Amino acid sequence: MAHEREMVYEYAWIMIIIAVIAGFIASLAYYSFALNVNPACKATLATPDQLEDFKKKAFENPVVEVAPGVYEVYILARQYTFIPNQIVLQDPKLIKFYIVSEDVIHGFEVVGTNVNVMVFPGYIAELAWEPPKNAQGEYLIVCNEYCGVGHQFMKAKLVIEKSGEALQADEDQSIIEKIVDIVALGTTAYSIP
Ligand SMILES: [Cu+2]
Repeated sequence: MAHEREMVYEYAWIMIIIAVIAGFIASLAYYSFALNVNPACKATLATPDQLEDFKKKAFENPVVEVAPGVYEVYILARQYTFIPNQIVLQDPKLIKFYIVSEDVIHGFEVVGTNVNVMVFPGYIAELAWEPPKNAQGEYLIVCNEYCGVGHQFMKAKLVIEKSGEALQADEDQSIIEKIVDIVALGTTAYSIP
């Protein structure tokens, strides 16, 4: 008899655990599909040819100015470096980052902003960023996904240069706009539709 009672408890616990897990999965699905709360990054599965093509771009011509101030940047992540290692942009208004990993999962984070992408091998990760008007100077890029013994050395540099005209435009900003920009540093990253 005592044995049967234990069985009842056991089934009760099994049901509770199933209910809790179902609750977690349902809340994830609700956030993802109903509220559309997803990582600010798009990842597209790429064919081997596309990946080869991408690598070539990263090595030979990683920065493309598609319109004045609008840049496309092609970055290859590999253990334990980024190619290119330094990205210099003149007066950027919109930066579209495209990142590919050659080996394992890497991260791509521009420190001090909310540019933060997870890079899966075999996929092209995409993220667009509108740097605020006060963005200027050197930004550290780090890999924030542990990728092996040399992970801590995996970094690159983003340099935002301002021409005289752009600096003048910044000075014309009202104080309110400047404060909004400072507060908003890095809050405008979004996924490329
Ligand atoms: Cu890493």
